[in-house]
Amino acid sequence: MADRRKVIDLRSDTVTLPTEAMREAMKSAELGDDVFEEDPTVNRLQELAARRLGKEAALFVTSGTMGNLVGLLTHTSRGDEIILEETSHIYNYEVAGMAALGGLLARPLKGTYGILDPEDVRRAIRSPNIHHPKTQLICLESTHNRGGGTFYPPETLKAIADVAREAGIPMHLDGARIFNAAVAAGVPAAEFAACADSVTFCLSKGLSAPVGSLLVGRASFIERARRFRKMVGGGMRQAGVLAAAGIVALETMVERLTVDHENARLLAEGLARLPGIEIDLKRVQTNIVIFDVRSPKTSAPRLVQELDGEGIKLHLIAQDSIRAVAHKDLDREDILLALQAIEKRLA
Ligand code: TLP
Repeated sequence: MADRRKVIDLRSDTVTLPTEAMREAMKSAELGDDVFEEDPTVNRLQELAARRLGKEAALFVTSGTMGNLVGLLTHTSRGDEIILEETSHIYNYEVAGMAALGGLLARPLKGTYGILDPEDVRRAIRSPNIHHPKTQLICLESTHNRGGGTFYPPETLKAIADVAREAGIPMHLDGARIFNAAVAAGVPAAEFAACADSVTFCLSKGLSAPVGSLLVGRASFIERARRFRKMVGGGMRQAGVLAAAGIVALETMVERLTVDHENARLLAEGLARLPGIEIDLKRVQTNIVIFDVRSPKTSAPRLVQELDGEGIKLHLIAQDSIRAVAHKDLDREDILLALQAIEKRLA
C-alpha cells in the first residue's frame, strides 16, 4: 500500500469532485440574475428537475438542508406538528432549523432502518382537539442516511401516501439521494416523487455536482417556496454557473450510480467476513455501508483514527459504529485496499 498516492475518502459521497464536463459547462454557462428569475441556466435546470421528478416546478437551492427547511416552511405554520422518523436527517442533522426557524414540533416515530410503517404513521396523526397541535406534515427520507442507504419499497411509500391523502396531510420527501433509490429499485424517480407533495434532492452527493439541491412540487407551492428561500438568504444571483454543473449531473451521472452500489456491496460483503465486524447485509441497498466494530483488537474510534493516518477516511457515527459511502471518485481497487487495511487492524 506504500505506493498508493490517492486518499480513499469513504466519509461521504459529498466529497465527489465535479467532472471535466461539469467544469466546461460552468465556464460557458449563460447567466442572468436568478432573483429576477432571469438566469437561463437555472431556469433550464429547474425545468429539467421538475420533468425528471414528474412535478410542475422546481427551485434551485444551496443545499439539501435548505431544500428541506424551505419545503417545511412552505407547508406549515408555527406550532404545527410534523411526523418524521427518529433517525431522520431533518430531525438530527439540520441544526433544528424546523424548530428554530419554523416553530415546528417534531413527532419522531421509530422506523426499521429508517423506514416507517404506514400503520404507525396513521396512529400518530392527531385527532382534532383543542388541546392538540395540528399534524400538518409527514416527512419521509429515501434513501435513508442513518438507516444505511435503505429506501422505501414503492408499495410502502404508496401506502403512507394513502394514509396522508385520507387524512388530508401533505407529504414531503427528503430525497437527497432519491436517484440512488430509483436506480436500486429499478423505477423512475418520478414514481417515488408521485407519492409526495414535495421532494428535496441533491446534486452534490452521488451525482457529483459541486453545489446545489432542488425542491420540487406544484407550481403554486414552488412560488411560495421562492419567498422562503429568499427569507433564509438563498436568493442567489448568477447561480447558473452552479446550475450548469447540475444539468450535467442530472443528464449524465444518474445511471452510473449502480457502480457505487456494486462497490458498496463489495465493501459490505468483505466486512461481513472479518472478525469483530457486525453488519446487517440486508440494509446495504445502495451506496451507504454502516457497520459496528466489536473487537478485542480495536475500537471504532481507534480504527477510524488509525486508518485516517494511512489515507483511508471513514465516518465515525457512534461510539461503536462507522459509515462508509461509495462514490464516483472511488473504484473497486480502492474498496479492496480499504478492506485490506481494515482487516489488518482486526487480525
Ligand atoms: N448528509 C450528509 C451529512 O449531513 C451527514 C452526508 O454526508 O450524508 N438529507 C439527507 C438524507 C442527507 O444525507 C443530507 C446530507 C441532507 C439532507 C443535507 O444535505 P446538505 O449537506 O446538502 O445540506
